[in-house]
Amino acid sequence: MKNREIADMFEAIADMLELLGGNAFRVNSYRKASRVIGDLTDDVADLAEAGRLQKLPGIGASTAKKIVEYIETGTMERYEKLAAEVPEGVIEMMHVPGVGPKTAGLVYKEAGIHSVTGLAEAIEAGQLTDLPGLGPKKLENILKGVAVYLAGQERVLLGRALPVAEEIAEAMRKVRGVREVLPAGSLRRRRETVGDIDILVASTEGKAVVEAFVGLRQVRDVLAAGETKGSVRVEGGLQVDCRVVPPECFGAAAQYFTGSKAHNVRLREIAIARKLKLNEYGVFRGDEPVAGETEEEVYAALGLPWIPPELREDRGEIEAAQAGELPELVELDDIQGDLHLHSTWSDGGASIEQMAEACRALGYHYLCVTDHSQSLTIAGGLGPEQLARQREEIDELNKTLEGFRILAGCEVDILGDGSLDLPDDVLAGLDFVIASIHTGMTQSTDRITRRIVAATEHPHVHAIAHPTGRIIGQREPYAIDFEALVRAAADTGTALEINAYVERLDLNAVHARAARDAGVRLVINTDAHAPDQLAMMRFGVATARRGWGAKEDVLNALPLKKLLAVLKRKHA
Ligand code: DGT
Ligand code: CA
Ligand code: CA
Ligand code: ZN
Repeated sequence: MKNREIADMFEAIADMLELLGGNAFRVNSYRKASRVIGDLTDDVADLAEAGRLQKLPGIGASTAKKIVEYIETGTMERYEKLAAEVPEGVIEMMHVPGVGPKTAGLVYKEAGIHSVTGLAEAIEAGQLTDLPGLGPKKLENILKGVAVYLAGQERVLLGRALPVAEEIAEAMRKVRGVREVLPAGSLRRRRETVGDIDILVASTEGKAVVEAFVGLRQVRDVLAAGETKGSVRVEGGLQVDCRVVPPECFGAAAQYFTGSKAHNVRLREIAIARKLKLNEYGVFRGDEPVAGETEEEVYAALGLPWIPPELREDRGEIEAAQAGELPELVELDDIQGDLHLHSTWSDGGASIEQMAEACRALGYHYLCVTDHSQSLTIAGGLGPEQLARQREEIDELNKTLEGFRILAGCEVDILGDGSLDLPDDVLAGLDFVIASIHTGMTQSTDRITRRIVAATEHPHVHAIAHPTGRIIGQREPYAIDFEALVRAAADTGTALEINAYVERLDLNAVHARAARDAGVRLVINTDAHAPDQLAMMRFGVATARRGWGAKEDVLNALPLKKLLAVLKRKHA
């Protein structure tokens, strides 16, 4: 399908137009087109062939023409013309936090700067100070933004790395002589970003397996290929290492290469105290192997139960294991429904019915439609009357669904002063209300904390969505006092979301753990704007697990009846 390519191309056109100071309306219409095409589940080429492109929201005659042009010729003239005018590095600059299209256009046109690193160097050298609007504070901010941006560039999002790793693991399982395959490293621990992918293979035929690995169709560059280890780059620059170990060492190698380093150091200390030696080949007493084939026996040899990979960060898991107090972590199967998703009523790409069908296919028992509220006009936010009409549609749909329930909700904006974007009586009529911030994200700690705390204190707010606002590698969290938020959430019985969107994972693992330790309920949602995005739930669950979350900590692991009872309690 060419959907993604076309969506990216429209996004790039919007970026370039905006940078060149183009008409805001046009810029927005390209962005909308990009989102609509990107969220499509059908092949855009099929729609084009059927002449149905213009039936899509946000696709007019001229965008439809460009889509057809791309499908037929593989290029878009509009894009090519703009791309000839704006260097790629300038577009990249625009995505640095604190820069944006105006500043990127300015430093390019006035100072000839055309790369992110060039921008940082110019600021550090004390240049650019005479350009309009670039005061010392702004420049300092941009410098910080460059650091955030570059840090995000080096590591890859879990949501991008995991499918690549699984595809490669699947291919390796089919290679002759391969007994077992395990993606290890930070990926197995489900860190939110990974430096590289580590694939572990059990086989007695190291060299042949390494040759098969470096010959996979995903491989772009081969960095190394030896007797037992291969190292490659796949598309996008992501590095993948493959290690082949004999089957009798597989458990020890899995333990070692899953890490983390800090966890492994602690295990080695325990081994030494027991007069044992632990390494990637096994556990030994003198030269005598005591364990190695499975991870369970490696941990058992150290007097420990098997520890789930998500906990292996030396954050107390070893002490908990010794005390027999490891948490029973929540699992994807425990999730009963998704309580934060969008439909075509606001900025989603699918109808409520389509989202409900997709949720049912995932085995859920309920979902809650939480379209945006009225002040968020760019996202087509809903007012009281639209919500009432949406409720009618939901009631109708519920009549036809057996063993499944659609809840009526809203993602209500927390306004600049901490009040909510809909009147109390409207919120009171909804099954579930999740509040979030989309404006004034750069307010001071004091202001933004008071604003979010006020939302938790509101009798009709059940949860706070993406509570810290961070976007990995793109936007720092709000300056919020997180402890104060956790206290307020605990006091008021308000849940805090783990937003499963791969760029968000907000709360992150550390915050999620602090919240659950304080008795705050977590709610794991995808914020899906299209059916296929519902599958991101697994990344939210992984984050909850890294935050030591159990099934009991998670609001949407409750069966429908219990969920409704909990929600009513807050309303009362
Ligand atoms: P990453 O790739 O930066 O996201 O993080 P990891 O944890 O995947 O680290 P990586 O790829 O350098 O190594 C994979 C695992 O191998 C790591 O989690 C633990 C183990 N390991 C690597 N080097 C060492 C080491 O020097 N000492 C110990 N104890 N373990 C190591
Ligand atoms: Ca790694
Ligand atoms: Ca590695
Ligand atoms: Zn949302």
